[in-house]
Order: sequence, then structure tokens, then C-alpha cells
Amino acid sequence: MSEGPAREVEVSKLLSYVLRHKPEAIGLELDAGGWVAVDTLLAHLAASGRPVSRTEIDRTVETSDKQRFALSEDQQRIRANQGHSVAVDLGLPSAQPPSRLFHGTATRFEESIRREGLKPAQRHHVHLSASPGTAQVVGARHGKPLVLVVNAEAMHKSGFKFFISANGVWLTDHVPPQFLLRASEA
Ligand code: HQG
Repeated sequence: MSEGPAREVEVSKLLSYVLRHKPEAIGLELDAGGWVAVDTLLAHLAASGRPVSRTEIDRTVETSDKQRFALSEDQQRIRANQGHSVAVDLGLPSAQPPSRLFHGTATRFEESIRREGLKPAQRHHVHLSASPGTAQVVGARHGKPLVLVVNAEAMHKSGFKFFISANGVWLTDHVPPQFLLRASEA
């Protein structure tokens, strides 16, 4: 089995795929909270021709640049911290957001976003960052990056719920256009 950064990215992508999007691709079933036993995961990965070791799982959980995965307290189960497209209830507590949050997107989406607000696309929530720098990196995944400023304070006061994932991503269901600030208002 290969080692090194390329292998770590490969394992992280594989785990993202089966723990967020397509558990059924390897015959896996997640529980309501998105958890699965690590032993079961390893067995299904091996049976589908993509063997991963327990050490590689532990290393991925520890070193994932964005802390994408979490192990249960007893280390027996694993789940993705956020980013799911399959139906799971992460049971995250709602939290008071900072007054401004940032969303990274591509310039070509701006017109549609200004019209409809931010929608979660295939995921469960709209993903927001506490720092504009992180949002810039997220936006660059889609094209020429654009960082939008969200008036989270006003949303929160209006009763919109915010959640913070175990890896520090702010999540909300939808950001209506009136809460997207123009650069001059931010
Ligand atoms: C856009 C990665 C048109 C939205 C990242 C985004 C993040 C609209 C795209 C996490 C729209 C959805 C999430 C509207 C939203 N009209 N476009 N009304 N509303 N959009 O990938 O936020 O590496 O599902 O701006 O770092 O880019 O996977 O969401 O461009 O944390 O761990 O629709 O995924 O983390 O794209 O990324 P995505 P995202 P991981």
C-alpha cells in the first residue's frame, strides 16, 4: 500500500465519498447521526477492492486539513463532521454566530445568488466561514472566487438558526438575499 501525502488525500476523498455522499456504493449503511462502525467501514472498503488500514483511518482523522471526520469517544465509530448530501441528523446545537460570516463562491454565480439568496445545493446546509480568507479558498474551487459577506447578526435576530460543525464551519438552511451585504455596507 502506498504512503505519503497523495495516499492521505486519496483516503480522505474515499472517506468523504462514502461517509457524506454514497455509502451505498460500498454497501454501507450510516446510522441516523451519520455514524458507522470503523470495523464495518474497513470490511466494506476491503470487499469493494479499496482496502484501507485502521492506521490510515486514524491518521486521516488526525491530519485532515479541515478536520473532516470524527471518531466517537470510544474510537469504535466514525462520521463526517459536515458536508453530507445523504440524509443525516448531526444533532448539532444551534449557536450564536459572529456578526459577519463569509461565503466563498464563483463570480459567475453572483447574479443568481443576489436574486435567490444562498441555497444549499446538494448539501444539507449553506456553508459559511468565520474568515474571509477561508471563504476565498472555498470559492476558488468553483472558478474566479467571490467572497460574499453575510449579515449573520441580523439573520440571527430575525430567528434564523445557525449551527457550528465540529470542524468550525458555520451552517444555516438558507440565506435570503436581503442579508447579503454589498461591499460598501460590510
Ligand atoms: C452556490 C468544501 C447559484 C454556492 C468547502 C456554491 C466547504 C448558488 C455552490 C464545503 C446559489 C454549492 C461547502 C444560488 C448557492 N445560485 N449558485 N442561489 N446558492 N450557490 O460545494 O459552499 O473540502 O455544495 O455559492 O471547503 O462551495 O468538501 O458548497 O458555489 O467547506 O470538506 O452553489 O465543501 O469542504 O457548492 O462548499 P458546494 P460550498 P470539503
